[in-house]
Amino acid sequence: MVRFCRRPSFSFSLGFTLIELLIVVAIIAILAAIAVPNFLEAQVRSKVARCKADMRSMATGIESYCVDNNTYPLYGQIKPDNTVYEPATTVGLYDKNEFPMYHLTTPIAYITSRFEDPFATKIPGPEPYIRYINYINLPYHLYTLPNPMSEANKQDILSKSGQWRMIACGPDGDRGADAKLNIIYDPTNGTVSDGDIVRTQKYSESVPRQ
Ligand SMILES: [Ca+2]
Ligand SMILES: [Ca+2]
Repeated sequence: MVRFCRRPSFSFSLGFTLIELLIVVAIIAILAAIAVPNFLEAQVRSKVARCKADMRSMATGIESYCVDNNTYPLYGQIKPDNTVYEPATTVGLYDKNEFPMYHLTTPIAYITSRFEDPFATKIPGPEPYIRYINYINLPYHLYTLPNPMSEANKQDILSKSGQWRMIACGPDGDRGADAKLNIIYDPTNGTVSDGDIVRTQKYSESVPRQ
């Protein structure tokens, strides 16, 4: 009688060794280190794209308003005590508190809504910061309101920018001072840029120093 002895020549182990686990954890950590910054960059890129598209829509709306009304729309303002003026009654500090007026949406909808600045992080407070994309009517800002700027500066701004200007924060969530220091958003800076997103009647992507 022949007897077969069924002895396995090798065995399988269904568990992981500590080394294997550490390798897997390390790989996941490396992948996360690559993916997270890319994800943040993608978020910034999509917000910038949305902001520029909204500014484009606003520019079209503003020009259409001018065709119908023979003047560019004025702009509103929120004061440090949170009172809102439409139109603005003073020249605001750092362009943080000026916004398009409701005339752009009613009674005729030149734009569907007053677009929010996708990067604005501050809320109204001691230093008010309205969430709409900043918009000013430059002749009103420079000449109708008391504005201490020199005549040469005013003329320079009008000749470079045209009749209106919009500013959005960019990734640092802060706007106005950046644009005035000529810090304009540059896509190559991605998530770390201080730069503002600026559109004027004459420049759709950036603006010379003002
Ligand atoms: Ca800044
Ligand atoms: Ca900025």
